[in-house]
Amino acid sequence: MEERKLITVTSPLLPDLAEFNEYLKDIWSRKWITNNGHYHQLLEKALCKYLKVPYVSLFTNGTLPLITALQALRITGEVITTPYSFVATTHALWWNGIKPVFVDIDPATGNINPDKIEAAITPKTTAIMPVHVYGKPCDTKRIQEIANKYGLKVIYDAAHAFGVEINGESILRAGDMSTLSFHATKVFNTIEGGALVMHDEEAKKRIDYLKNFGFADEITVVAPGINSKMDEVRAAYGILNLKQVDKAIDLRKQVAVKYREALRDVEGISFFDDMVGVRHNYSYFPIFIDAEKYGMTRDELYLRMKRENILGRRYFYPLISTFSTYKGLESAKAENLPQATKMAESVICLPMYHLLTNEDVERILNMVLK
Ligand code: T4K
Repeated sequence: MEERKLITVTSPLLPDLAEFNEYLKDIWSRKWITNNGHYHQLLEKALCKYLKVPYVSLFTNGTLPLITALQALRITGEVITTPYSFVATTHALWWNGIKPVFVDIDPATGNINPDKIEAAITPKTTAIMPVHVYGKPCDTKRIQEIANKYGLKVIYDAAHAFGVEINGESILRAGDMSTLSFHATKVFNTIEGGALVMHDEEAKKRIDYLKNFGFADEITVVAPGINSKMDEVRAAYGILNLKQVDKAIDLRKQVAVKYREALRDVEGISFFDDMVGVRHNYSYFPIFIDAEKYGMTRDELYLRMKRENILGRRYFYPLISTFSTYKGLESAKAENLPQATKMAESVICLPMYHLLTNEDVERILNMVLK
């Protein structure tokens, strides 16, 4: 039997190779290939404009900005966070010697449930680290009210939320800082890459020091920094991708519309709709399976798709709180996290990217519609 074309959960947005080559030639002639070079500066400026934020600091991936933000804000003790995310969120706490305290999610969004945060605060709590999972905005207003009441910092893991806006304002303006991932699998990518978004010049300066070993000038080290700088090649690649990201988001939206139309009335399947006033980026298309009503478990559907060369992904299963590093924590107990547990056990992300054809979408839907 002829093997059918492989459809993966995503496929990277790639710049035009000829245009990229021109940039490479320029980088070669400049002979400046990293350490806050020409393209690094251009991409930071372009991102500030695109994302409607005052300050952006580029990083070499999306994990180091999390680790660095915690350092910059001098977060210690305990941090309240969500178990329903990619492991990098919680690992960033671990790398700073901080104890994660998991709080359950709101099933309506997949994000940390603000109603559950206050009960998890102890004298050791210093911050809240929520995630805009799948790019769906957290309840930033409620979270900020709680943070203000208890004197806590808020760092958003906005790895999925590139370009997401509420009523024309960037979601990245919420909290003390937000982090982005520009990994190959993200809506906007620089192959590997990431950024920290902050609101004032002082914070930007401090972050720029921290990502460059703590150097303030040639002979002054102001803090125990790390090396997490983005190089010129990836910054140039990013500049080209930024020019086509809106088009890619538009194409993703068209796929989401088709999925929703086809799946709306299927018993046992649910999904998120767009939120009023929100500019979504369609970074993922998770569906949730109620096995009894659907007549098949999530894993059965996952395998059925896989047999047909369609690779959905169970993001985010297993829950972070079940991994060996974290499962001994009191807050990691499944009975404290019923909604997150349920979501992790029922989710499957359908393929979502700008290159999916009508035929691809039809093939995927045929699998789900049985
Ligand atoms: N916070 C959150 C909430 C995150 O989701 C992430 C990363 C981070 C922080 C940390 O950011 P980074 O340090 O990674 O910048 C992927 C990504 O590696 C990871 O960036 C992402 N989240 C996570 C949700 O997904 P995997 O292990 O699922 O990726 P992988 O290699 O299985 O790729 C998935 C599919 O994408 C492949 O089946 C095919 C396609 N693909 C992938 C790559 C790498 C391509 O077509 N081309 C490619 O080059 O983790």
